[in-house]
Amino acid sequence: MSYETLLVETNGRVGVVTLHRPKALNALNSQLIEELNRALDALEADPGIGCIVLAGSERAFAAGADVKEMQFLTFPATYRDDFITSWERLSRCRKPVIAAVAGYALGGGCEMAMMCDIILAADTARFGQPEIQLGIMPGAGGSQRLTRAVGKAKAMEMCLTGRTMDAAEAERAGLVARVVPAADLMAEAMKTADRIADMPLAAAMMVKESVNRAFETTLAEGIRFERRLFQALFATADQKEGMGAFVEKRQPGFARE
Ligand code: CO8
Repeated sequence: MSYETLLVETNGRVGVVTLHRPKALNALNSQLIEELNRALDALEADPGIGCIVLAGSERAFAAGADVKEMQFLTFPATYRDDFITSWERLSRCRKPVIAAVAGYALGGGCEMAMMCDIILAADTARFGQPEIQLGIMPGAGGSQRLTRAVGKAKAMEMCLTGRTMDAAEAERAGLVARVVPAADLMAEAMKTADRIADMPLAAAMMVKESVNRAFETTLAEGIRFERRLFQALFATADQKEGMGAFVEKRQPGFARE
């Protein structure tokens, strides 16, 4: 499969997708989104892939939706074509996705990082929703996911003023899982991804589904949902192997079915 705006490779059980529009700081245009969606389809369909890493460049994860492409859009066209909806494919990925963020993650770039399950940030990372400065507002979930991640006070301030957060503030606020030196970002992301990819696949996918459910339902419903998935895992060979290996004091050999 060929891509012009992405680099896609597999490394063991990890799929690595690197946004690659260096001259535009990885601004997200329709071609990139179409290619990203295609890459995600392929990685999800591959039973040998257990985790996906989404990365940008040292300078920018992504500096937002491509303003040059959006400049002349009209309301009837955005409404008719349901502009932006196709960007949500990433949030529907059922396998765990790690965003490795260095440099700018602005607008749609920040939203894309927040569609991932874990954000690992380089100490150079900057997060922001500056759309208001362009006369628009976040359109790919930013006002919702940022608010859930960092709370109303910071989300409201960032979306209303367009100010950015550095990596340290993003970690304190709960937006990112961990901050690492920029030079170590990809190695750390791969280490985390390898660890997840080595887990029983069904369990990893169910963990993702269950944690995400916490944002969409009541506590009682969420706990009921978790319990059903928990019970279902007793139907897997990996549960027998994982518990058997523990009791027999040996390393498990998971089938990762
Ligand atoms: N769109 C198009 N081109 C861009 C973008 C962008 N978002 N960001 C940077 N570029 C281009 C610049 O135009 C420039 O190109 P050229 O060399 O041809 O002039 C090149 O990238 C390098 O950029 P700069 O010269 O500006 O680099 P600086 O280091 O001076 O500044 C900044 C870096 C601060 C990141 C600056 O480029 C900037 O402010 N960019 C725009 C950030 C922004 O406003 N982002 C939000 C865009 S709106 C949005 O994302 C809407 C989301 C709606 C949902 C989207 C669904 C995912």
